[in-house]
Amino acid sequence: MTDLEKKIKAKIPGEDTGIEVKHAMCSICSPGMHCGVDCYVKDGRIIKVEGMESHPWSKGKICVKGQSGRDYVYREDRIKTPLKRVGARGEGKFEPISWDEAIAMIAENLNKVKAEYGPESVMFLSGYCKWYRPWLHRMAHVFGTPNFGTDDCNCSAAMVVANKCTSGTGGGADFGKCNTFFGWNYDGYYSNHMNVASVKGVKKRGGKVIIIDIRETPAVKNLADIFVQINPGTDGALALGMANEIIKNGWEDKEYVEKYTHGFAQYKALCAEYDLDKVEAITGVSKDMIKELARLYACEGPTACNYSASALVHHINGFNAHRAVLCLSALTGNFDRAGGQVPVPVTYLHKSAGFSTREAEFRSSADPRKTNPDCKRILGADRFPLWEEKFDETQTMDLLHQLTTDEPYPIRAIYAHGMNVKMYPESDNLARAMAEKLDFFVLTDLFMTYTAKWADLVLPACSSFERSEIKCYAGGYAVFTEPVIQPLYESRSDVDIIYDVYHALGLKDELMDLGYEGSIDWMFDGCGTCVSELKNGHNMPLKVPNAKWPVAPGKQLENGFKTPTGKFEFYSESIAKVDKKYGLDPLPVYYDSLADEPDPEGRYPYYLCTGARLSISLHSRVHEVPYLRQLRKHPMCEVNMEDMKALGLKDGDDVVLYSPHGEITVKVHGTFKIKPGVILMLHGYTEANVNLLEGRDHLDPYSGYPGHKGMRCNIRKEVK
Ligand SMILES: Nc1nc2c(c(=O)[nH]1)N[C@H]1C(S)=C(S)[C@@H](COP(=O)(O)OP(=O)(O)OC[C@H]3O[C@@H](n4cnc5c(=O)[nH]c(N)nc54)[C@H](O)[C@@H]3O)O[C@H]1N2
Ligand SMILES: Nc1nc2c(c(=O)[nH]1)N[C@H]1C(S)=C(S)[C@@H](COP(=O)(O)OP(=O)(O)OC[C@H]3O[C@@H](n4cnc5c(=O)[nH]c(N)nc54)[C@H](O)[C@@H]3O)O[C@H]1N2
Ligand SMILES: [Mo]
Repeated sequence: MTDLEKKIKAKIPGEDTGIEVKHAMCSICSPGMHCGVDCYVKDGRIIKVEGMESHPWSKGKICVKGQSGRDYVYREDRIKTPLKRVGARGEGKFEPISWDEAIAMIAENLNKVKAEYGPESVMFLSGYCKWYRPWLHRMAHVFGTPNFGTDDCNCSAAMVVANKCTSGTGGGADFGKCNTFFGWNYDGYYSNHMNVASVKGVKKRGGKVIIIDIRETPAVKNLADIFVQINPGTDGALALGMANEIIKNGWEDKEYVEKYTHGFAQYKALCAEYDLDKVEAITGVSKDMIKELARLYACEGPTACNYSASALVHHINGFNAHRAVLCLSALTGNFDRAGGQVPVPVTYLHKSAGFSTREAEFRSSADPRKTNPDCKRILGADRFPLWEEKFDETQTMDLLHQLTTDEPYPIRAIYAHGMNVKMYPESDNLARAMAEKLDFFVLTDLFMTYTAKWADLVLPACSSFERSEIKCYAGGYAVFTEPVIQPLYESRSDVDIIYDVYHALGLKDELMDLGYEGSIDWMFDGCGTCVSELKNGHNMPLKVPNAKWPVAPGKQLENGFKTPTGKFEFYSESIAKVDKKYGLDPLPVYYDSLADEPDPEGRYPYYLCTGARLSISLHSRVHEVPYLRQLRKHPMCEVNMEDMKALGLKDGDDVVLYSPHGEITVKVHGTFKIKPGVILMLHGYTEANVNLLEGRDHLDPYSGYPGHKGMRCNIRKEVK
């Protein structure tokens, strides 16, 4: 009897239940998780989902979103067939068509735009899903357009670019060996439940955990020895102030600084501007605490630090805030050292697993910017040159600008998978501009979303339970999944759709022509395994023979950093090279996160932080899952109790949140978890989309990232 058979026998005694338990992968949430799950399947339907105990990485754990797996798959708004628009754009009137008709319609329309305006006028876009991206990316390039964009335009990539400009690569916290852990904007319980155990491990060894957050979270409650409740958007100033204290006290690692860093004198002069009084006034962190934080970081090491893919960089000063925090690691000799920050090369789709693949080559070797001298620059290049130089995608936050101005060239068609306009500031204006300016917009999604209603053609994708994908895990693992149920209705795997479109467009490319599994084998060549072998795992990740894990630190110190000077750059030579007209500073300077939208009359006195993660949501994609919705029925903002009192509000009241850009009506909840003057609101709701309050130009000039977590707003009681 197999383990799974035993499991089901133990749980459901008796003969012939007709239920099969199958291993599967939950990919509802962040690709950093993707837990192993066991699906109970009866008559071809999933009837229950639970954590897979034998999964080498998630080890039986599952979050509340994962538990909703069955509800997610069988949501009533699943798209059932390809749908062609029959009403006006945005009206949501469609009629079913066949797959053949749909694919032919895509090829005809994309090729028409290409012929009339050039290939750059067609954009290929993806939302948060990552698994099909290498193929979508390569298809865009083979089609001839450099304009491939994803949610990376506002998720984690700002950090990648900032790292490239500073340390060359990122570096993960070495939980196993650190003595002090700075949980800077760290909230594992809500956003990264798989790494909570690592932080607990630090505590168990007697290490110290410091959490720097704007709200009290479960991480603060369960893990923090010290909780620093900082004023939102002021982390850059705190990091510079700590660096100043470290330098003043001579606590910096002088040998490391001398040998491995560049621009220390300029950095030191910048830090000197951030004395204790000034930093206390900006950050709300007391002078004594700033001194203590500096001491802990420098003198109680090795010290590792958390870098968030979103919290800091979702401020218009966030690129530099991240750099300022990162600089502490080099200043104290913790970068690329055991117990500090360990650079671990990415294996595949943002995940590090201790071996290398040819993913980057697969994605980019057909880039028309390399192959075609007449190729135009990517979307957003004019406004965000650093992004253009350091990241191989468009800065898609520029889309609304480009559509409304047609500058520097028009965008006339969008081919998208999982695109969600609610992810963008001024979402409705973006949807309207797309309706007005595009000749053709096709969207593939699982669900009939708000965005899908604006499309000319909507295609049904299937979920991770209904298809196959390749995935790597830390520890040197990979899995090639197999479906546990048939695709529902006429839905299909995104990759199959991409391949059909590729063929219908009449494209020819050696690597694409290897097919889905063939191209994975090409990318994973040399790692010691291949798709056909991974299939033997039947949805259980297998050890990759040539993987080396854990990855030892010290390589950059030995071989040089991947920066222009080969050193850790406090003063970034890459930024220094950017045309002065952009006003970018090579040092990690601090400026106010609301500076771009002055409010001299104080009409918007609240600081709005949107999208700080909660366990019950994943951007827009699970708000309509009944199991999760019942846990928070209404879109709801959180307001400090003092402000509640001053505004005459009580829990459950309807309030209007408003900014110069828009307003939404939501329920209100009073809390002590945030400071007075701060309001928290989740993003992604259709009936109350908080991104309507965000202006299209509220962007970090270095990365182009929107200030999702730092904007002005006001609140009033809704009068019915
Ligand atoms: N205000 C505010 N806005 C934010 C953020 C914030 O903190 N505050 N966070 C930003 C960040 S960090 C991110 S990453 C983005 C993410 O933003 P989005 O990309 O909008 O993320 P989702 O809503 O999860 O997913 C987009 C769509 O993908 C669909 N989808 C799911 N699985 C599949 C699949 O397998 N195939 C296809 N074709 N479609 C699928 C979903 O149904 C959904 O409609 O949001 C950003 N926007
Ligand atoms: N449940 C759930 N998990 C997710 C996601 C999700 O939507 N839902 N999204 C995934 C994605 S795409 C991403 S990018 C990651 C993001 O992962 P995280 O960065 O961990 O998540 P956040 O909650 O955005 O931010 C972390 C903490 O930073 C705090 N914070 C906000 N503003 C500031 C500030 O100005 N300074 C400081 N010091 N702290 C601040 C927030 O209160 C929060 O507790 O999460 C991933 N995991
Ligand atoms: Mo993200």
